[in-house]
Amino acid sequence: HSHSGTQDQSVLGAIVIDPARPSPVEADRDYVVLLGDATPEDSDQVLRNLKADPGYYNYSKRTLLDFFDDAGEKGLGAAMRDRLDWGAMRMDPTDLADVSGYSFLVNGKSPRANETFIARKGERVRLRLINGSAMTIFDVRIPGMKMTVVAADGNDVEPVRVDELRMGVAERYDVIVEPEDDRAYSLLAEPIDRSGFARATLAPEQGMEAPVPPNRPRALLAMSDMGMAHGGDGMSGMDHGNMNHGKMDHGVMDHGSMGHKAAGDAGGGTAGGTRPAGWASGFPADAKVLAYTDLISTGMRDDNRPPEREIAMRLTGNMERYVWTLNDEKFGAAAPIRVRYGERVRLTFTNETMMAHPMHLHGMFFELENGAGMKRPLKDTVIVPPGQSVSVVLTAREIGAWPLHCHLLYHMASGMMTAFIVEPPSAAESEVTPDGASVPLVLHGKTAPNAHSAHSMHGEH
Ligand SMILES: [Cu+2]
Repeated sequence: HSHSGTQDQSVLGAIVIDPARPSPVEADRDYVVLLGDATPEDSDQVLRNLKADPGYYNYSKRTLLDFFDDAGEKGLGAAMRDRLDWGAMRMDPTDLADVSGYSFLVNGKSPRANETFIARKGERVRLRLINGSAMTIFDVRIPGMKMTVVAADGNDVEPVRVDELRMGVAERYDVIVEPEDDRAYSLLAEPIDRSGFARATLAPEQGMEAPVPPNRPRALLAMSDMGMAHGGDGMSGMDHGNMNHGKMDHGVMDHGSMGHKAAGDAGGGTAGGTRPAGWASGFPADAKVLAYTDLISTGMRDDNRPPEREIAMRLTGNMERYVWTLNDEKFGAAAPIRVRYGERVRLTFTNETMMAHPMHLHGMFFELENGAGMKRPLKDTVIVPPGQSVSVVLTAREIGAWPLHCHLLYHMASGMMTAFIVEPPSAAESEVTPDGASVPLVLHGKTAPNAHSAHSMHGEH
């Protein structure tokens, strides 16, 4: 897909690479399910609107009536405290998605056009789910049917049966489904702000339809999503002795009170709990939802050295000016990240904003530190939930300058991107790096990356 400016990501497709060896996963049918979002507005105009008023697309601002509903459920003190907290942070608890007015698509088709995949009773059907949207994190499910996840971001994982899964922009999951009846099933993908839905149908023949249940309630971000627990009940909790409201802003938050999880050892596990709860979860209590801790690679990682270096990457921004940054700097202003060929590094992403950011690295996979030991799953995109830290490790084996960015289009366009440069080994270094991989002697005629290459990265990847 295009990665230029704010060109909409409507010009895109899927590339499926068959494994050299027979796939461990057999399927009778194989379909690409490309989820997308489309806005009738010009994308540059969308960005101008957001710059002028970051709440421009937030049609669901909470009202006084919502407040009285909350007060009825939680008690007046709790409702008022929550309201005051949000006010002090100058944010809305409906800030789940910052652009709305989208239509949601499956393979370019609207819910009414109903993309239909033929699937008969007893068949094994592989769905290659791709979140190819510009700005939408989707919750995907097929009511009445379990999905067995067999690959994440194109890499095989041990099968895990789920009722639904949450997909950040650019994430891919392969799932196997097995219809138990010759009937139609709806495949539904709800954006996390529940502002619409994408829909397709699995059925034994074209023209069939299954019921489409109404959108489930949108969950609101809670203060606990930011690690700000309040003790006690009633108004006594309002003094906020532990919070520094003067600094509370999307761009400048009081880290001490945010309770970030520390990064663990390689394989020690920092990537979330048993389900993606907490941030706008919105799932039924009894649903099995895929969590990053469920992802266990089918293969052992071949490099299990501890990282030589930790690179801290704070996900930052100023919602009021609609500026999204990494370590408080916009793309172009920051020095690129430089690693040596063969160097083993940990990247720790710490989200200091109220939105989830799907962080994506070009050129190579990283290993998600999710507690899977030597079976750490390979991914190239990881959702970092609000107020949380997620860490990945990698051995730098792809020489060149690679984009590392949030894959929400308008976050990337407003600056949430940096260059990740893998330096070629110097002449003095061994031809073979410590991890045993050999160094390519000819780099396809390319010269070594320099400071300027950060601005002319591999756009084709
Ligand atoms: Cu982002």
